[in-house]
Amino acid sequence: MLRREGSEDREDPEDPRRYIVNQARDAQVKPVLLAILLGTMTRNALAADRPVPVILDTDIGDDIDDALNLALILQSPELDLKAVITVLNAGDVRAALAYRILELHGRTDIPVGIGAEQTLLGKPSRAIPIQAAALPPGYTAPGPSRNGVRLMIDTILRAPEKITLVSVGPLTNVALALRSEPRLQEKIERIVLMSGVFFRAGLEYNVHRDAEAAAIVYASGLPISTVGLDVTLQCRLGTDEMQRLAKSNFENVTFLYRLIVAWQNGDAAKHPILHDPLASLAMLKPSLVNWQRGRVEIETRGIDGRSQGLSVFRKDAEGTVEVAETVRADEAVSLFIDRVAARPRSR
Ligand SMILES: [Ca+2]
Repeated sequence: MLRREGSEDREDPEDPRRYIVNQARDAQVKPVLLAILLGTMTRNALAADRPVPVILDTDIGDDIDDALNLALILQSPELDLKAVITVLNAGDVRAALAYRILELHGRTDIPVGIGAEQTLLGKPSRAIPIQAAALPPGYTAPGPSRNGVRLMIDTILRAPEKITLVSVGPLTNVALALRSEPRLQEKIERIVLMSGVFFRAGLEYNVHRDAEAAAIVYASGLPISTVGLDVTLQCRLGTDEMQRLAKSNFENVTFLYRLIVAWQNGDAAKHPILHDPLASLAMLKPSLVNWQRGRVEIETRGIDGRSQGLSVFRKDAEGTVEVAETVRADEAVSLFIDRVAARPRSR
């Protein structure tokens, strides 16, 4: 695998105070100046502690990782979830799954929207997500917005500050939103993606499923942080983490476990891989991954259709995209399970 050993642990880049102390020590700054610097850094750190406003764009219901990612975001005080938008077929079912998770975390104040039902070039699917079996009989989300792309646009435009868009499915909704509302360009802080595969050969579902949409988003010029399949594959729940979910008495956690069982479809040896949660985990703790800056190009045509959806990364210091090259997988899994296998956080 691509994991690189021994390149970390010397400094904690997330501890600004330690960083400035080391800088000051190296420069032999006098104590009084050091005190001023520490005071400034503390204020900056507090300012940075304000939760980051995010919108989640998700194909919840297919793989299990979307539901786990939604729970992780809800359980993370660093993030302030403003809306959840579903993408592609069976939007009603996806919205119901999202709403149930919001409900069990006490967050029905967060609006849910149903986004595009088909890809940009219209590759339809009528599949119903198997995880629907974990919902109470007849359960539906009360009054989801039927126009999730509109909800995405309005939420971003109305926000007093820039929004971070977390998209962990095919990029259809994001491409439609960017194409229809040019003002979004100024109002999006960053796009955070689970998307592509960059450091080994192959195709990744989210890009492959709607390659045209991915091409539009990657060419948007907006800052993008993406975790690719080659990195996310390393973050798998082990037996201990599965036991923590299975044995929990908290209703929010038992529902997640029921979703996992429905997704396993009889194969108990199948453990969730944290593809989508890693996109959020890397926001919570950027040092979990090693980023490479550059540009991403998407092959939309391919040769005989075979390379359609190929994601190609080129290193470039001026590029707008950062992609994860390596991950500290054990740490990522620990942070995830500590957040998700807990009672709903109080606000
Ligand atoms: Ca997904």
